[in-house]
Amino acid sequence: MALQSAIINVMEKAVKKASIRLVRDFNEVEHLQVSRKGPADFVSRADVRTERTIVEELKVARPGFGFILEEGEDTPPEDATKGTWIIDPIDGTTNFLHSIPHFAISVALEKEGEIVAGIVYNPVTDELFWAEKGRGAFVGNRKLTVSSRKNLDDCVLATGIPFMGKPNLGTFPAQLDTIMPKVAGIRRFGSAALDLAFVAAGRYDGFWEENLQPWDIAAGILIVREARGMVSEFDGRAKVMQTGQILATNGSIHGSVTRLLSEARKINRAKQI
Ligand code: 2AM
Ligand code: CA
Repeated sequence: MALQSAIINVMEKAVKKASIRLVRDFNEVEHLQVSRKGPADFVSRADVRTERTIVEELKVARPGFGFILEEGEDTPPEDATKGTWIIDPIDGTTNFLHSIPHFAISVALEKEGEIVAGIVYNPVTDELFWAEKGRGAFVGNRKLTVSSRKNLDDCVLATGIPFMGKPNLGTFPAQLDTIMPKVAGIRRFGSAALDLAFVAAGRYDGFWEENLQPWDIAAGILIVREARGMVSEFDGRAKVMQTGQILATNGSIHGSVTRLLSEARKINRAKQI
């Protein structure tokens, strides 16, 4: 039985409060699909409102903490003893917009440059993934451990397919070409935060994506690591939060996927010459 600490309780309370309205909004989006204007403006208002509710709750519970936000202005912590919240109010906005019930609220707490607590909450399924540094990862009360699969041909990997407006759109096909023939399956579910939580839960054996933002991955990285998984950039380097390039695996297949991504990089380089 997991014993949630005070800080996880604070985070859970904030996201669950915001989720009440968010789930109502999600149900409303279904009706808006058929409207002439479409649901885009409605969803961006839901996004902003969700973030605002979480920020208000966290400000009361932990005065003086800083914020790194997907929607609102960033603020630094009052002093070095205080942490910084990193918040994504809806990770998987495109899913939300299309009435696909696969999105999450992601909240992480950073202290002295380290993520010390993180939660990823899907308000539709009511699955709450959480982790605290050095204390393990959990979904609800159940402890999480990454999968034990060692052979790539048994593995299911998730990824993010680049979309309009992202740089390096052209590098993805080579990654798919090198990885696809070696694995049991590849999935694209559209929420990096949930992709990472699913790696921690052993549902996917790995996940790779580029051009992500800190709020997409901050909580998920800790959850994977605390579930004894491995997180790095594609080449094994560690500056994931700075570069937004992430490979998260069960650890056993990390080297193999790193090698395949390196092959893909060579193919892309050759294309440029
Ligand atoms: P978001 O929903 O918070 O924007 C999936 O590839 C990841 O990329 C998600 O974590 C998603 O976070 C982010 N993303 C940003 N813009 C996107 C878009 N237009 N389509 C799909 N994902 C997007
Ligand atoms: Ca996001």
